[in-house]
Amino acid sequence: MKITNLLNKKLNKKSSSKEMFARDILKGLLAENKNISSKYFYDDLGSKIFQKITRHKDYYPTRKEIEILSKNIPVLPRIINDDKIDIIELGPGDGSKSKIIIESFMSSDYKVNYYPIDISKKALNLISKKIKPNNKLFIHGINGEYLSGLKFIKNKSKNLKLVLFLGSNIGNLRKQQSEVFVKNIKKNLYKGDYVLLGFDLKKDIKILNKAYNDSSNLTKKFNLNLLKRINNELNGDFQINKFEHVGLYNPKLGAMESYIVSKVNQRVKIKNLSQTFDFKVYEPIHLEYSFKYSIDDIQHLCIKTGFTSVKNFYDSKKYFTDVLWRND
Ligand code: AVI
Repeated sequence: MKITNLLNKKLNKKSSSKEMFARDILKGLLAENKNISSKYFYDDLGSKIFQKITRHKDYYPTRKEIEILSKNIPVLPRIINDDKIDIIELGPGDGSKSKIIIESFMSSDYKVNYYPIDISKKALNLISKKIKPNNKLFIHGINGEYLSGLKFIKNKSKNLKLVLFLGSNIGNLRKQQSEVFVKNIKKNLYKGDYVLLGFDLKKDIKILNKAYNDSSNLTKKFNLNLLKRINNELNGDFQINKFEHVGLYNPKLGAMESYIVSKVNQRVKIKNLSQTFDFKVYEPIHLEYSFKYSIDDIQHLCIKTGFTSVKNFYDSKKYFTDVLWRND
């Protein structure tokens, strides 16, 4: 698989991302309401734990989305109705979902150019193991930010495009951010191109709470791994067992929220930040929003961002939806 590196080569990438991590942790832990961005979940161990979460029986989104893709996606090549396509995936994960989509286009005799875009080169290497090129399929990985990757592909190819942003990754953005993000996707497309977006739907709160508090404590491990990451990369002395994972649904926001809560009054030192941080007993650190959408919320986003809704695909329980929008 060909890989293009769009990350700024002049900067030493490792050190610059490490500096950004340090800056963000300092800012987040000094804030009145302590917080750490969920984008920092995904170091090597965090990504491995996340893969396990996606296969856990309590975490339904991945299973439901795979059901949707397996059952419904064969109609996609007919709706799009062309004979070649650029499939661009923002954050391809382990490639199992893209594989279903690519295969359905190939079996409808399309010539497919598949462009997975990821900030992590490791993620792209994973894809190259899972999806192999052939005479109908060309694969070109883009190592970089989603929007600069999209821009690069727009300038390179005039083929019809289908952008995949699956797995309810959009749910980890606040509503305002998601609107800006989708508008930016649109800016990097031509008229007539498509997006397929995965949204987790609003549902019984018990099901949501179970998915983010799984019975094997994987989500707990996933969240607390952030403290381990700070210990490893920034020389911190967090005692992990003195913190607790809390995942709960906020009905007013329509989002699952996750927190790490201090079990005791304690002081933590982070050497590389030359700073100590005091935690009161029961004090939370906010980590993640995972917004759940109603069909109306999705339609509203579609209208706000200027796309035309083509079709919504659902699983049998209507837990999740993948929506197809066109850039008219
Ligand atoms: C990556 N993202 C869509 C997941 C979610 O459901 O919000 C991350 C996750 N957090 C806890 N479990 C899974």
